[in-house]
Amino acid sequence: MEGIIIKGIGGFYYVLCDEKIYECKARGKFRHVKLTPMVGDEVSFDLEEDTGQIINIHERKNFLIRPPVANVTKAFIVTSLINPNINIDLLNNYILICNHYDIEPIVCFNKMDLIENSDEYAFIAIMLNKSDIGYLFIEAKNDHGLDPMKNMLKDNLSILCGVSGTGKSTIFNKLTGDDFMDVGDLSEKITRGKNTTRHCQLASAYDGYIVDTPGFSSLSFDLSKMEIRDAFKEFKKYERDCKFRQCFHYKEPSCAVKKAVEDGELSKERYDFYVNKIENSRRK
Ligand SMILES: Nc1nc2c(ncn2[C@@H]2O[C@H](COP(=O)(O)OP(=O)(O)OP(=O)(O)O)[C@@H](O)[C@H]2O)c(=O)[nH]1
Ligand SMILES: [Mg+2]
Ligand SMILES: [Zn+2]
Repeated sequence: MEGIIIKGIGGFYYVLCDEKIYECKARGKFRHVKLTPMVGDEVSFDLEEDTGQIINIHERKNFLIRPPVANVTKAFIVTSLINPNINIDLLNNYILICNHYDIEPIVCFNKMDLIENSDEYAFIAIMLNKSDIGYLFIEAKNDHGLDPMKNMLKDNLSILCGVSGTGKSTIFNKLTGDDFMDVGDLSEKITRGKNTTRHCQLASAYDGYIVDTPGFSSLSFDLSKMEIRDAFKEFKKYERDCKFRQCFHYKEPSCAVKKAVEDGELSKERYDFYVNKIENSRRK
């Protein structure tokens, strides 16, 4: 039988197949090759009485380590503009990771009820427009703006990611109709000093799957200069006009990407972030 792992707890994996959930164990052979089944894995399993045996893990499209999820196709990067304040560097880091893993990023500006003036986000919207990155404005708490998100779930495995306290679990609960993830009070969370969301579990919603994840206030990852460059997808359509075929759009002369930034076609903010990443990349 074929299914998808929606949850893993204490060596048991819960596999969804034809709207039923089967409790499965992993075959010993996976341990020998240091392969651990993950949430999001598409698997073949045999059923023996009540418990199943996972016999094959299909090749992963990608996988994230924190949170551990495989085959992610879309990421809703949930951010508020205030409470907590937006951190554009962190937002760009999330976008970078998504593009690196070939996950489509969609920026969700939540808590729009707290915003009175479009000046507060206009410059970020311009940055995203120039970079071909999709975004939505929502008020999860008041059920506003969630319909476009629902339509985007179909046939995707989506994750909700972003800084702690931005409303990921609130959105998750609205989309899934479940409330097995805790929604925490921001002030309470600060005093306890930890994230509310600890589990990692796939839920079905609107013909797709969605995962809530705990918020991180920083992201540590180490990409090579080439990986960084290739994760700036908005550069692609200019690259062929660069003088050098392997141009890094950095100190090279006759660079079409730098020209597009000067002309205001590409975002200066994103480009500055890019240069900073390239200069600080410790890998070749
Ligand atoms: N004003 C306002 N508050 C919201 C909105 N959506 C969520 N919140 C509040 O924001 C706080 C944090 O929400 P959560 O959903 O727990 O945030 P989270 O992103 O899951 O946080 P972590 O799990 O710690 O990463 C809660 O008090 C929510 O009620 C919104 O649209 N407007
Ligand atoms: Mg949460
Ligand atoms: Zn160039």
